[in-house]
Amino acid sequence: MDEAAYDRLRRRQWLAGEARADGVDRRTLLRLLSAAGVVTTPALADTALAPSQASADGPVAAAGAATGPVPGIVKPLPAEWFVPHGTNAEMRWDALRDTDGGTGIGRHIPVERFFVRNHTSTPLIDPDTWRLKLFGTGLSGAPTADRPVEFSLADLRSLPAARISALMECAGNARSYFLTQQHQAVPGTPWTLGGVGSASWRGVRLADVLREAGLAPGAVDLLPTGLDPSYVVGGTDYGPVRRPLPLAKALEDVLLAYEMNGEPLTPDHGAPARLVVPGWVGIASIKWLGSIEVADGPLYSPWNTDFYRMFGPDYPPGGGVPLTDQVAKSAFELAAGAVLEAGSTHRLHGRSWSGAAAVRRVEVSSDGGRTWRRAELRDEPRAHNWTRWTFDWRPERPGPYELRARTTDRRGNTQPRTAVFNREGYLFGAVVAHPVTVV
Ligand SMILES: Nc1nc2c(c(=O)[nH]1)N[C@H]1C(S)=C(S)[C@@H](COP(=O)(O)O)O[C@H]1N2
Ligand SMILES: [Mo]
Repeated sequence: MDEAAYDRLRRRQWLAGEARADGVDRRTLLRLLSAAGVVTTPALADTALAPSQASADGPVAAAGAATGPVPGIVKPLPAEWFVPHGTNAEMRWDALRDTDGGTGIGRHIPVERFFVRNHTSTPLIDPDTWRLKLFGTGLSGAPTADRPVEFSLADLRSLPAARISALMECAGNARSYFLTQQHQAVPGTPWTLGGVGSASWRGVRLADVLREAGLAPGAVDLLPTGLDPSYVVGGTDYGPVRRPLPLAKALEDVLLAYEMNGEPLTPDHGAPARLVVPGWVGIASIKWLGSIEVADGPLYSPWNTDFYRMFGPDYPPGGGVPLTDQVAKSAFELAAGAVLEAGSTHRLHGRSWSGAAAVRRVEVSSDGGRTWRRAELRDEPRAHNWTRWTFDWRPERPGPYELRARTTDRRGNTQPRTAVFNREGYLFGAVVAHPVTVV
């Protein structure tokens, strides 16, 4: 069965009430949520968290990094590189380029500048005692959770290594523009465009790990689970962050990564090992991977039933299918409100990307989207990554301007003028107006 057909099947099962989110059916879940007085978007309500420690004396310890601008993130978050949002840190696009417009950051974002999206807080995991545990009806012999197939980090490193260059992007990236451009209020982290980064990831193909563990012919769904503290919001404990992944995608191109940009993963980005699911919403790329259930039937968790799906007037009554591909986006490596001189030529830098395919072209407008001119592509466009571009702009008259960049990918997806509203503000892919002042 292909992935789309499988997703449709899961949706039908869900709507028929067969699907259960860990023993809680949808109606009960909605009742619990409304009783708690919160909107049904707990994944996005970054405040009111009550993180509990996953394990007191296992291989996992609390980061305890409550000193910086974002509690629970271990690495330093200098204000010139990051904007803090609740438990998350957004990358500043203007930090990718020196103020003189000189040397920029390469295609990959250095680890110390990479955005962080944590539901709770970064756990510190001992790589020597850590084990990845696989179990479930989709493995031969159907090992149970108490007697799983285990891999140490050394076991994983002894399997053939693979490397991919891929984006990591939050489904909520650019969410704030629903409000600022479309006057549609949505809850959750108000990212501008910095909930995305590109890195070189090295590890082992998930397909190889599954084969090694003994994949059974009837396997259809995986449930990768993180070792971070349980996600608790509005009085409901949703358990550890975990989101089902269809086997078809797992076998296609998913990496179980232990390195990022040539170095072992750092705590904030999932050490000792995480998934990297190319092209898909970031939530699929589970960090601090502890276990993977492999099942011969569909699997559910709140992260594919209520969070990271589309709800709203333009979506089916029960919500859209669980989110997969990211939409196309473009960003300028320039501060919002940057001041530029009239009568001289400015080389503007930016990047464009799409989850569905490589970038085909990028166009820039400085007149409110009436006329567009091609930007010059500076990278060979590749799937699952962004393409850097430049655009020479010579504004003659002083005054306020809005710059716009839009991309079209190789499947013909073009960034629209407006994004279709959804209640949680996922996948904002419309063209973003970037204000600058010419003096
Ligand atoms: N275990 C776990 N995995 C997780 C998350 C999390 O909170 N816990 N956040 C997810 C989300 S929503 C995103 S966008 C990416 C962010 O990866 P990064 O923090 O390395 O940039 O990790 C994903 N994996
Ligand atoms: Mo995310």
